[in-house]
Amino acid sequence: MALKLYGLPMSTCTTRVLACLHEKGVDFELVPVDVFSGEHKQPPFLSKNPFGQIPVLEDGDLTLFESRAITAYVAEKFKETGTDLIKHNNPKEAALVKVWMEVESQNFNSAISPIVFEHIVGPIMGKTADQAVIDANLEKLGKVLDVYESKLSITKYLAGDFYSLADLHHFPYTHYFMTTPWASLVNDRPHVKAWWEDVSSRPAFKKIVGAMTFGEG
Ligand code: GSH
Repeated sequence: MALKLYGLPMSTCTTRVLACLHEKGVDFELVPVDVFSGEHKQPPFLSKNPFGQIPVLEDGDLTLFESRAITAYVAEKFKETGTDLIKHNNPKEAALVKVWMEVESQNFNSAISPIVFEHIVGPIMGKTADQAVIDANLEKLGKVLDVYESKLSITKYLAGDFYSLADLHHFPYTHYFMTTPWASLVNDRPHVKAWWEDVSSRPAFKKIVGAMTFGEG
């Protein structure tokens, strides 16, 4: 039975999982969730994710939420097919992948997501962007990207000289961020820029990027 992914192609967290499924070449069905009418806050969806958020993955009798936990599951379950995203046969490299997955989740995401929300998502929902929030997070993001610049001057990708989930997890928010007036934060750092060009030109992303027009998420 094919995996079922509940979500939307423009949602950052759904896209994170979609990219992983495409990297692994796994069959799946994308089940749209009508977040605009609040379907994700109704009991049928809350029974899949009590926090009322997309995405959710169903694999037979297993139901998962949290996009990064879902990608980790997919990468492990299908470790023999497609791109090895977790370095499953090398404990040291696997540990480094986990380190940089944490960095994305704890340092990068917390800086970049408020910028994308304030500049892109909020205005779509009729909310005026709060420039103070944007400015504070641009400063935070710049400091994180300074660390990335230094790391990426030593290794081609974040966890080492191999592409992994650590890189993949950055894709959705960076994609939207690069459409903002502050893309120079990436472009002015040569190693970060080269890394982003490499990461964003992968076939798995090219398959989903056309549907990433931000309406929600
Ligand atoms: N940490 C969660 C994950 O990575 O899956 C965040 C999930 C999340 O924020 N989902 C957004 C959502 O459902 C879409 S990207 N937003 C609607 C809402 O929170 O009501």
